[in-house]
Amino acid sequence: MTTETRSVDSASLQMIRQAAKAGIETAWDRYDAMQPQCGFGILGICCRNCSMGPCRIDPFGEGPQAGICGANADTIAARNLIRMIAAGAAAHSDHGRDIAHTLNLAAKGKGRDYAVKDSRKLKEVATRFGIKLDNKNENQIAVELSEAALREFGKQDGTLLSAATYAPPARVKVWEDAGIMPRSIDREIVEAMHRTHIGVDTDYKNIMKHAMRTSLSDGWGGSLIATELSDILFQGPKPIRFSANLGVLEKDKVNIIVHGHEPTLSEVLVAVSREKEMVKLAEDGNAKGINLAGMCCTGNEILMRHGVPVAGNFLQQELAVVTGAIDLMVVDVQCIMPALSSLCNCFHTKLITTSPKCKMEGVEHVEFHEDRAAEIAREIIRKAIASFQNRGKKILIPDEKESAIAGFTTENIFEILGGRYRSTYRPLNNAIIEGRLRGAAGVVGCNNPKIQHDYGHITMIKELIKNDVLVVTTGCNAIAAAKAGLLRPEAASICGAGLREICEAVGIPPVLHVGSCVDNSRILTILASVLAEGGLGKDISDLPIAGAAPEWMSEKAVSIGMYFVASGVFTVIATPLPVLGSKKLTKYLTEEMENEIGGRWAFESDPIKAAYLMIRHIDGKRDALKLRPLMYEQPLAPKGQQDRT
Ligand code: BF8
Ligand code: SF4
Repeated sequence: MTTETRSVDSASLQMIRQAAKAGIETAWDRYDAMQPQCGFGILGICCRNCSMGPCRIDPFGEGPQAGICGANADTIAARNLIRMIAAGAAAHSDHGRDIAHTLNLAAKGKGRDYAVKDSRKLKEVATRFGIKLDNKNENQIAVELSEAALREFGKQDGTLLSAATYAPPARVKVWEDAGIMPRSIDREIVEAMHRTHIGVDTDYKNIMKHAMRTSLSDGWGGSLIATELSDILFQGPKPIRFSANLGVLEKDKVNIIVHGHEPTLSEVLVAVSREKEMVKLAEDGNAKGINLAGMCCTGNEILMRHGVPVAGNFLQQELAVVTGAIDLMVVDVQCIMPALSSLCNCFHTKLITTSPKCKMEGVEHVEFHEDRAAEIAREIIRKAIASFQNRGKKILIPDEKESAIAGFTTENIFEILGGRYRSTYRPLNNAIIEGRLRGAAGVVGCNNPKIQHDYGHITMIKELIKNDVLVVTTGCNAIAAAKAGLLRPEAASICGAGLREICEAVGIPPVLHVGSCVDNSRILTILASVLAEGGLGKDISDLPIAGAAPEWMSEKAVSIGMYFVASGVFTVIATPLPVLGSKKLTKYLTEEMENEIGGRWAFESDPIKAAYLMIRHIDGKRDALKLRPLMYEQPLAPKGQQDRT
């Protein structure tokens, strides 16, 4: 890949060039240096689960076809995949656990910088968790709810409450019949590790059954708890404007980047950075103020609730530092490149880790404690102001920043579509039934240097909205869409006529930003609400919808993909799962699963072809539901691009 083809985002390209000129290495350079990547790893057929190995299967059928213990390609690939899912589910769910813990402290008066902010949602969620409201006050309810949520992680009997009460009944039945109803969150993750120890589960289909159960404990469990309880603690988002891209950095202000995933510290940082004394301190240090900007999903969390600008997505974390304008970058957990520590040493940028789970050698650690949140946030901001004094003269901030709207949720989509007094999904369902809308797609996930940065995201979304498919987005896809102007109501102008009419009538963008990656649980609950409204079948697998991750890279993305598939959603990803070394497992995931569970995976690297796989699937579901023909003539798929790959 040449420097110029690394991204479609001109701000990123400018910084990529700048890095190259200064001899600074980025993920793209390390990717090039890594070529050729290990074929066994790509195919998923290497194993180092015990010390008789490492073992690898010869994909050409000439060399070994079994590891030393006798495990074949199917077993090895399935075990590797479920371990990815276990790690992804663990990351999301541990985040959910921390939020439940914070809510518990707040309700008990031990986390003085936190309090219940959304009492309506508190009551709704508590009711779902089977808590009687009676005459209890908010804090009593919040204590009971947080304790009930925490029990979901480690309980030894029964099945996940949240899966049973949030998912459509028909879907719960599918899980029960298949024996994959998740029991408790930690248990499924532990069992995934147990089953993949040498000499336990070797049946790839049986391993995949548990892989589904583990991922469901993430989507309908840990992630859902993270989303629901964050809304209670920090307020359910409302539609809000923000700006996106490196141009949000300000030359004369103290620039602080909050990067990672958890909202707990960043929420308090947002508030503290606006305190008069802090702003005055910055001004005394010759800055024109404090400019807090997000990166990755911590960025998504605070833009959803406060409209804080976001500087970029996953592959822009190094590029932000290359501007020379970041005075301090504070990180919590997940998707934080280890490369940042040496990169920040080349600049004045101060890097600070805050989670005991995520330290970096040689990097200053300011440990976060919920009971001293504001105090710690002030300490971090003081460090940023001090770091501003060391800023060099060479600063290059790209001009690009795009305005966008975020803050859509399962609850407020009701209000936006149905009016304040009769909140309902009826208009959305009717739009699909009448053929004004073809269907909906969840397009989510990361960046990956294997794919031109943001190209997959933007190309796929444009093709979908052109074909009257409403898009909901989270994570790094949402940031890519924001930078490309797709999160503005004006983006209706590039939609099909039906979707355009809806966007114009309601004043929404055709791409709805519903949050960070744990907030993919919002997409699940939106689907459940659509079904409950009626007229579009009984199960998620009946709906004219599809999912995609056009630039995925993380293990969390695999868990997300698997819980969507296990919830009945056809899900297309660009880079194939590392399973191609097992023909049987590949066939199971991309074909046979659909008969058993109602959803399946597809691998397609061309985002246009992938979009048409989704559109064709949506059309198939429309036919099965006997919905009316589409109201407007649609742009046709380019010839030869509809073939299944
Ligand atoms: O949780 S989309 S690169 S930042 S893993 Fe990471 Fe992927 Fe971005 Fe958010 Ni999600
Ligand atoms: Fe090899 Fe089996 Fe050990 Fe894996 S578990 S390293 S395949 S002997």
